[in-house]
Amino acid sequence: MASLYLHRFSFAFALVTLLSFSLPFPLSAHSSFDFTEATVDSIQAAFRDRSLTSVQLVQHYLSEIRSLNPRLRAVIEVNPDALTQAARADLDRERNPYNRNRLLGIPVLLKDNIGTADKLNTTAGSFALLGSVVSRDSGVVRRLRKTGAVILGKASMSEWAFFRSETAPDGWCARCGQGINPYVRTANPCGSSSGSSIAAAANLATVTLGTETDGSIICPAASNSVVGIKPTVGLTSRSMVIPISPRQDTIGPICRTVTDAVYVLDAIAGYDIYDAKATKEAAKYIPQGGYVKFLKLEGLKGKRIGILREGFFNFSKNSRKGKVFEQQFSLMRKKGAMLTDNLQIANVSVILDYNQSGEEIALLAEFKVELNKYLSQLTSSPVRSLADVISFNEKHKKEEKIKKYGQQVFLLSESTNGITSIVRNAISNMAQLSSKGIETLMREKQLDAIVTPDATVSSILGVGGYPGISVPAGYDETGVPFGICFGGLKGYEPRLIEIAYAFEQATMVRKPPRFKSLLL
Ligand SMILES: *[C@@H]1O[C@H](CO)[C@@H](O)[C@H](O)[C@H]1NC(C)=O
Ligand SMILES: *[C@@H]1O[C@H](CO)[C@@H](O)[C@H](O)[C@H]1NC(C)=O
Ligand SMILES: *[C@@H]1O[C@H](CO)[C@@H](O)[C@H](O)[C@H]1NC(C)=O
Ligand SMILES: CC(=O)N[C@H]1CO[C@H](CO)[C@@H](O)[C@@H]1O
Repeated sequence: MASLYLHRFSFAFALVTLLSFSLPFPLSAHSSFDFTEATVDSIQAAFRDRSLTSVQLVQHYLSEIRSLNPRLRAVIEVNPDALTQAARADLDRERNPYNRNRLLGIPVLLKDNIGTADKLNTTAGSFALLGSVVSRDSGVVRRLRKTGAVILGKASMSEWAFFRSETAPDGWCARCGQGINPYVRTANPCGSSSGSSIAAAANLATVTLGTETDGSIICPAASNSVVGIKPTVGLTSRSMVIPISPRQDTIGPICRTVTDAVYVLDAIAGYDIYDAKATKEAAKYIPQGGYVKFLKLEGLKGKRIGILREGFFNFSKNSRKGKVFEQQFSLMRKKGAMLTDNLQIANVSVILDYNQSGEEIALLAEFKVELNKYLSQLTSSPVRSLADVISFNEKHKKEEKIKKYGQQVFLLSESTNGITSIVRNAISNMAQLSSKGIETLMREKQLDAIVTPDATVSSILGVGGYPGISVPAGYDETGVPFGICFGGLKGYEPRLIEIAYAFEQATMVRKPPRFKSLLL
């Protein structure tokens, strides 16, 4: 009887939600729900008490994107099926009120290099890939769809994840133009997950996904005052994601809160047959029951945290930014953390030098191999190789939308010849540097995390495949956001989440942008 009742009820409900599509004004205008800074938990509570539907939520974001995106350029495409997916999620919830899937009906925006087998294009911001068709969803999107999340659209990004041109600015792509920092229009939004970070900051989606090879999640997260988790390489599948390097690429959440980022991480982490080796290897790090249990207010208690001072905190302790960090360090100590200052990683200047470490040689060679592999997997595509992409850019360089930022990085990559012994040496050099560097320091000092400002640590985490979490830490004199990054060894996500969450809850730094400078 009960199920029949529910069934009939949900049928009536379906009619209502479908009708709302054709209403001239979004229903969201009638919801008393406060959308600004809405979290997954606040949205799920509103779903439960029927003050909000997923359809209303999607309508709200679509309307915000319509009005703000011409200035922010955070979104490349919205999903024509987003409202249908939202209606389906609303229906699912009516049919099964005990569905406790946290992401059911939650709109997710994806960086434009994350493949979706739907009406959305997957282009890394480039016209060269417009019209290409992926043969299946990326591993992370497959997992998101299973939770009932709504794919809201694709976020803008630094074109080709910043691997085409050395001179193109952060956050620029041919398809999207220049992404804008929502706090200070003239400030760098950073990249390459620029659109995901801008959109999360400006409340254009509930949660977003970015990708990182070297800094591409933690840098834009810091610059746009949002939380970014760069997972251990392999924790999340890279299948059907436009690649740079399987050694370094990782997919992670960019959200307004640590809690939301952890909910998304729980949804996307895990084994994928299409990225079998890396995801199988990293699956051992995933705790029973997921990461939510590490959202602990007392998460800083007893944590041993090393401050990498020299070369990282390269601003005066008396500057505004310096003072903010010193205050936060004493707060962390008050919350029970044991901070050790002035720690140094062996050969740090070599590791941070893209050329000297071997990272440049390795990435240039790996990119060509991996991109050609990705392009060959596509069901159809206007380009089938890096050489094709280079010719495409050459042919269209006079067109207005493909600015003349050049393609020096592509040309360097195209001139490589696979994973030669020189490349293998570079890779083993990086492994040595990581082992003698961060691994040795953290094990000798028994550290749970190292702490650095913004994305200054990105190459250390990048070349070693290590995780990091960036949390909003403050705003400088001109209102530009900055972040704090907690980094660790492979599989350290549980303690990094404990630290990041306790830090966030003790400081509560993040403020939504007020768009003042954009309106000038
Ligand atoms: C994908 O690109 C094609 C052009 O090739 C365009 O017609 C279509 O609208 C795009 N899809 C979306 C969802 O914007
Ligand atoms: C110094 O700090 C600035 C701002 O945080 C950063 O852009 C720069 O890369 C840092 N330099 C080094 C060597 O880390
Ligand atoms: C990078 O290093 C390689 C070899 O180690 C060298 O041949 C190349 O010129 C360097 N590139 C730059 C831009 O310094
Ligand atoms: C790879 C590398 O550059 N290793 C150097 C690290 O630093 C020591 C001395 O500090 C050198 O001997 C290594 O060659």
